[in-house]
Amino acid sequence: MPEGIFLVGWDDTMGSQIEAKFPQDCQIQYKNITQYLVTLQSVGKSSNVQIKDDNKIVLIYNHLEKEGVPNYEFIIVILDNSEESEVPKIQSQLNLEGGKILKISKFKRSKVFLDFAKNLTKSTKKKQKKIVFIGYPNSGKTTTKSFFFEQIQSEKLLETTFTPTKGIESTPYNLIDSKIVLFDTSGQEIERWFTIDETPLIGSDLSFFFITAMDWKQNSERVKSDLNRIIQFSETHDEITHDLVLFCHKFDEITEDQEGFKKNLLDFIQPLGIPVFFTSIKNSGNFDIHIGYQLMLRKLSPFFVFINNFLNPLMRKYTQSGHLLFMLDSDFAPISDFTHINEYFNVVDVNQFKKTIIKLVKMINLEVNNFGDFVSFSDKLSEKIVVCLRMSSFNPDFSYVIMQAESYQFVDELYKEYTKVKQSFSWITKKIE
Ligand SMILES: Nc1nc2c(ncn2[C@@H]2O[C@H](COP(=O)(O)OP(=O)(O)O)[C@@H](O)[C@H]2O)c(=O)[nH]1
Ligand SMILES: [Mg+2]
Repeated sequence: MPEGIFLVGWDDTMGSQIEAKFPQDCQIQYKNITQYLVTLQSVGKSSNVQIKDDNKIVLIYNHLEKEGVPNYEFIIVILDNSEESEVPKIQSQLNLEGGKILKISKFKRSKVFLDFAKNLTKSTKKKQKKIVFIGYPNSGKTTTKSFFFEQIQSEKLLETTFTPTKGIESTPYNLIDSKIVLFDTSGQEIERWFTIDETPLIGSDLSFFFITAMDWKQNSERVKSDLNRIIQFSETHDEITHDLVLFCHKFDEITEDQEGFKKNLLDFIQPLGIPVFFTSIKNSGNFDIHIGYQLMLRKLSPFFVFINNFLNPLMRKYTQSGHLLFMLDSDFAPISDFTHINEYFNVVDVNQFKKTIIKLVKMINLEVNNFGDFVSFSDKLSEKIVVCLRMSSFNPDFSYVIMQAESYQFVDELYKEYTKVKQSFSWITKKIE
């Protein structure tokens, strides 16, 4: 647990100023801040410095807007020497979120910083995020929960009948680098969730409202009125500040004029500003359910956002038939799947492909060699290029992101981008007398 976390701002007349700190009673001397500022300036390009003295470790995170432009604002984390093993994780958190904090305007960032500092302080027991599934009976809430978080195959799920959920069932899950608790609710008891004493929506970070496509087709007036109710309910209660998403589920049951159906619902929902997904878990899930899953990752996992920001521009530039992409944790277990199933793959092939690649990556990793950070080779089975990007320098909980590439030009650009990002993540160690 860090002894102190400080947000240091800059004022043109006053110089360095502590804008916020956590815990409240932690102390730092002004002369140390000046010394850190000088150190940052002296290392120049690389923004982040780790200082070691006899009994303390000091991490200074500085966000460079542009190369060469000096930046006098930074975050300081002070640790006891005995906490050295915590350093890589804290550096990773600073890299993932520090830049965002420093970029916010001076008057607004203290709060964001304090949230960050609190989370970092209990980073071993990271704050759990809350997700709520509410909606009509039989609309696929419990099925989607298993589909998203328990990796149960969709065909199996469709064969099983879950007993209707009673009340609220909460289950904890790991979502990449976030811990979440999913609140699955009973559709029969939906009226209860609209009362302030019983609603699970208080403290929810992200809520999904489930209807079936047939609900909309057969009784759109009820859906409209219930969606308006939920919006009003949230607006009239300050305790509820969630993001809301609509899942129009079992979309496979709409067999005629799917585009007309979508347009009809979108015309109603778009003015409300609620994202809607036309989801189905049939045949390993349709495109919308995968995109809906990724929206959840974007909202809840800083590491996913980082990967996304890094890979997406390149993917967009090169994507033709969709990429296969998955992530491995530090034990080489697949933890997250960005597979956009395309015509070249069926699920069996994908699984076989993953197994082979994981075996290979393990082998490469065992021989400790220098190209372990970035490997690419061509895969005979899929006739594609496979790229393995080492992720442990960004976050020690992960080993690789594996992806397919269509061309060597893509690989080349990816390599350049990857090297750039890695440099911005690197920390310099300094000793100060
Ligand atoms: N056709 C179709 N049926 C589904 C889909 N997802 C779930 N179901 C079925 O819908 C039924 C109700 O699902 P359940 O998850 O228990 O609904 P809940 O009451 O909202 O929790 C089950 O029999 C599921 O097999 C889907 O995408 N398409
Ligand atoms: Mg249920």
